[in-house]
Amino acid sequence: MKSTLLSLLRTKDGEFVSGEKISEQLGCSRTAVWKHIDALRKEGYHVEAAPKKGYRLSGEPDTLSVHQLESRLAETSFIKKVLHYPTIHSTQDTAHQLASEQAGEGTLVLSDEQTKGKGRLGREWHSPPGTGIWMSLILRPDIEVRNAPQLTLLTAVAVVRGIKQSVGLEPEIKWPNDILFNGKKAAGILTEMQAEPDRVHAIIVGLGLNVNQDFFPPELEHIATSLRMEKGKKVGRSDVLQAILEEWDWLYSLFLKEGFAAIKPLWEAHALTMGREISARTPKETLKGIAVGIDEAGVLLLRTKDGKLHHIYSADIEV
Ligand code: BTX
Repeated sequence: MKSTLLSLLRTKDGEFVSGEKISEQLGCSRTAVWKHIDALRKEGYHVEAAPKKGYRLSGEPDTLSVHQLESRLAETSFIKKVLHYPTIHSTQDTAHQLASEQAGEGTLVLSDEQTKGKGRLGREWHSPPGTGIWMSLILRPDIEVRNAPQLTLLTAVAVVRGIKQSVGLEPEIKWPNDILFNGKKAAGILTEMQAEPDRVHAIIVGLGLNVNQDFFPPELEHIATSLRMEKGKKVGRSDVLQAILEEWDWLYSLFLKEGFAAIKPLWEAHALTMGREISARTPKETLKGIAVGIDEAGVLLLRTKDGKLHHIYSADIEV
């Protein structure tokens, strides 16, 4: 009910909607409409009421709630279910649990704060309350196990394009999973899988995006940034999330139809690493050379001084 009411007020773009119209659309009494409006106000929404005119939405809080998000998603969105937790250990762990309990494709787990947010290889992801987008998405694509990392690259494209749409800033992608502004990390992506050797059961794509932090703990101060720090003012988290999910939507359906080949040029348009001298730390060795590009499967190609071309499947990159 709240989601429908919010989307109704929002589609009117700051204009008044009559109480009668709202009660008609929601199929409830005028008194019930008033109660819902009152509940929205208590959550921090600014809803003006004027006699004979009705109600008008003039401001929204920077919250990420289920109805806030659902009211912004198109009916055709691939997001089928949103779960929001004020605080959680890790959206990734919860999404894994839900996926093993048969949660469907398009289940989105969101949290305002993570107390055990995780990065790759057991690293920590700093996820303070009320400032970022901490989310994990359950997918069940019919793809080969070896192609799962392509979803990290696809997500990076959605994040960059969504940030550009909503905030007007244009970050860069560092292969495979970092979103950077001038070398400082604003977001990280963690793609994990539940699979048998030849069959993907579920892919869990985790995204941590720093939105409104205005400081970081000392250990991250020199390597992390947020959209607020880059923009010089606060940014609406739901606007950014909505834009990222809208980008994700069409990129994912393109990927399912045409494979990674359709995503590759979009990824390359935002890639920081290409043509540069990099060092790639893999679990086996550290290789230095020129990042030539990515191949048709999204694997990083690195040419070392001796002219040899290496295929890098997973690594930490330094530019
Ligand atoms: P990563 O392993 O590439 O990066 C982790 C490293 O990034 C850390 O070791 C630290 O140096 C740095 N770091 C930690 N927190 C932050 C931060 N807030 N901003 C910038 N740098 C930071 C990247 O892993 C993948 C991160 C995915 C996080 C999401 S959040 C939602 C979902 N749930 C969950 O537990 N993880 C994912």
